[in-house]
Amino acid sequence: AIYVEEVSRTFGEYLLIPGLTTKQCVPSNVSLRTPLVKYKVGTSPAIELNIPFVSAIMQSVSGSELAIELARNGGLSFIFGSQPIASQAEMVRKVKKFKAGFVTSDSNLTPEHTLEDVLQLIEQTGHSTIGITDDGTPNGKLLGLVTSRDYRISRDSRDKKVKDFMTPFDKLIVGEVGLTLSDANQIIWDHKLNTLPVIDKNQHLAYFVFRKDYDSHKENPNEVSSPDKKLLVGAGINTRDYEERVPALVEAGADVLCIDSSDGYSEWQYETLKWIKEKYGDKVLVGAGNVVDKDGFFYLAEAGADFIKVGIGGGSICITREQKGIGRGQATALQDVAKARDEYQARTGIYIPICSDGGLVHDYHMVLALAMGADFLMMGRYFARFDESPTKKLCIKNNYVKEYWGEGSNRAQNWQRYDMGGTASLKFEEGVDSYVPYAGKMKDNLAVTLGKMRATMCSCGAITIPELQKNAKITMVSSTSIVEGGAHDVILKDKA
Ligand code: MZP
Repeated sequence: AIYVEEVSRTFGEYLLIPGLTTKQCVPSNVSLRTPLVKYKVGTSPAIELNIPFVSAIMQSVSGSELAIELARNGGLSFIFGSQPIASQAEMVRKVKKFKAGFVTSDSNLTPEHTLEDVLQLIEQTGHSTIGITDDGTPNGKLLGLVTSRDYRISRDSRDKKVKDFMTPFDKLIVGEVGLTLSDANQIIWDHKLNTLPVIDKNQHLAYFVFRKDYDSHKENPNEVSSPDKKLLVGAGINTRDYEERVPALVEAGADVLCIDSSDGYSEWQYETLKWIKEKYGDKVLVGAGNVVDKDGFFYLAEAGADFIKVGIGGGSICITREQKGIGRGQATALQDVAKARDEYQARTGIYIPICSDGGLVHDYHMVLALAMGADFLMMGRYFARFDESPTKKLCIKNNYVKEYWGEGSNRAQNWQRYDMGGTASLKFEEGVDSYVPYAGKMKDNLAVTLGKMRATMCSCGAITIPELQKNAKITMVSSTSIVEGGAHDVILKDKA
């Protein structure tokens, strides 16, 4: 056997030592822009993210709703591959189609107009109704309607009529007469509706209230989208059915693919990458992994991977280390692979981004991962907690939680991810089925996390990710100093 002398370490064993914070180092100056796919040094990558976050390739995380919201906030989702090809392609299509716009027969409205502009236009032109569709054309899916003041709906017919208009919604609540706008907005949030029709009989006023963040027609400065303005989305693939899955996902408009496997240092991944690159060249971008050392990185780099994912066994729902005894502490794995990436760049002039996947618990772990060389971060647990994840929200012992299960759990039955090739059908669980604390809207949580990350980067004297990677001072901490890092030797008021 070969003994690797270095101890396997994880993020919780490190801290960042502040660097000189210059006057320039203020959170508003921090850019979190980062490459997603490989590029020749001196040129720019085909895809960059505005925030260094991608969501895990998991049933309990990356459906189209989360993908839309994450892309709108500057990151990217990989739609899970542990489902039939047709349904995965449909989810990709749904993200690509998302671009709401107003439709009228003769107006000059464009997706850049706001709801107020529309209301004004209604007043001026006397239109009875203006529709909003997901692609701004009359053929798109109807998302909502704005109606004029003289549009009357009688009590008897209103439910049916409104339902006819609102068929795309599976849940519909018609606001009661006299409801205020803020009441209506509350109902919208409580019921996760996009819009709520409010009928005011006295004023013969029918209007539609939109979710507060339903400003998809307004520019979001962080949004990642392609030149035709569609949101970016990725999709997971496996090493079994790629000859059918890849063409279907490409056809559906996926911008980037990723081979999803718990152990990516395999001839199966090599073959899959070769097949894709021979068939499509660089028209199809594809990441690979996961690996935890230099050997794994070099192997997948030679095979043509556009980015490489790092991490085995560190995921919050993962029991691979217990079941198979394979893996490596995430921090040590990342440091080793980052060195390989830099060596590869020095030798070839090609920069292949690496992604730290799994095991990020605290927000400062994210900065540490970037400082240790990650270009972007893949997270499952973090995103599973939000409204936009595809799982059920439940109330357990007075606490709201959301379901979160691993791809290696019996529930997901994603055996391809743990496939060791051949025809053997030995299947054992490598993941658990769990709950995570419910955390509300993605947007609000991202604001807090990114705010903290920017502040930490300023303390390190870095306002870009490359600066952080170059200049961060990282120290290991003893187990006693970890205790010192939390509140200690005081009686916390809520426990007293
Ligand atoms: P985390 O963000 O919840 O800590 O980890 C998410 C990552 O765990 C995923 O991106 C994937 O690499 C990994 N994962 C997913 N399912 C399993 C499993 O069932 C798993 N073992 O380890």
